[in-house]
Amino acid sequence: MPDFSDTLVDRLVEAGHVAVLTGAGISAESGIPTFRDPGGLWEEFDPQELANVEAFLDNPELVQGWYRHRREVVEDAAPNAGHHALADLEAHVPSMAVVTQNVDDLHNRAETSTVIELHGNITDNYCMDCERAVGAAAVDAAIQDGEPARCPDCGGLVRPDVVWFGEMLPPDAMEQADATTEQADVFLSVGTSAVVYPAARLPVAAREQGAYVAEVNPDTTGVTDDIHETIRGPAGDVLPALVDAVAARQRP
Ligand code: BV8
Repeated sequence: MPDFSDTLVDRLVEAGHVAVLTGAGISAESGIPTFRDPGGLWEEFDPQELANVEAFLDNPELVQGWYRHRREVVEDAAPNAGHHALADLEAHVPSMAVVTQNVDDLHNRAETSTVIELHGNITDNYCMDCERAVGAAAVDAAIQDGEPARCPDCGGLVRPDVVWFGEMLPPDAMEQADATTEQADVFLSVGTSAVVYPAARLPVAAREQGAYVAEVNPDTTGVTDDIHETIRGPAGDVLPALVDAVAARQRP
């Protein structure tokens, strides 16, 4: 039985609004490699080498190929008990929002109603020049022919709809993330090492405005020393148990 405090359950039962920040760790149990863990994405590839616009312009086929590979892994994956538990938690609190750094679409596929995608979504692609959306099939077909995928309208290079290092986050997503953090009575930080900014500043911003902040992670993170509670364990075990505890407390 994961060891979370009665205080956390109490605060969730009393909460008017709950905000949840997620990272690659919540999708690990869906078979999607995280970034920093052993065997993670960054072990094979240096992020500076692939997840930035300079690398893309230097070698579009390499970067387009890498994202197609990751998109296929995502398409073959399914939301796990952690994703589903967050979708279930929505039914037990007046309002809630999930702020995710993940580009894997799994919170949407778990039918979580309010998902704020800070770093984009790997299932979408667009033309860097005219910004029209381009279907994944067209990208795959081009890569198949060993050509970089180009826009059928203007011939511009097609890129995944994700935020690369050195790029600004979508302003509306950042505004929504700040607003939901500002309103939160409880803030959960799940499966993130909390080292990539500006996402990593949200747990501390939540604590500073008075929220009770807890993290779910088998390991220490960049915010472990700055928050109220750390629950050591995999999200797929901890979150269902936490939602069950809230539901039990709410039952007459
Ligand atoms: C920007 C999309 C304006 C693409 C990603 C302030 C200080 C220092 C640096 C900066 C700063 N401000 C800006 C920067 C630069 C940079 C940054 O933060 N660098 C870091 C490395 C220091 N930030 C940016 O460039 C951002 N843009 O700020 O623009 C600007 C520009 C230039 C200069 C100033 C300002 C853009 C950042 C977004 C980049 N795009 N992804 C893609 O996916 O390909 S980031 C990507 O990496 C993810 O989205 C995520 O954000 C991050 C990975 O972190 P996690 O998701 O937490 O994953 P990780 O593997 O690290 O950890 C997994 C955790 O899960 C672990 O703790 C593990 O223990 C745990 N775990 C494992 N299994 C489980 C589990 N937990 C629970 N259950 C389990 N089963």
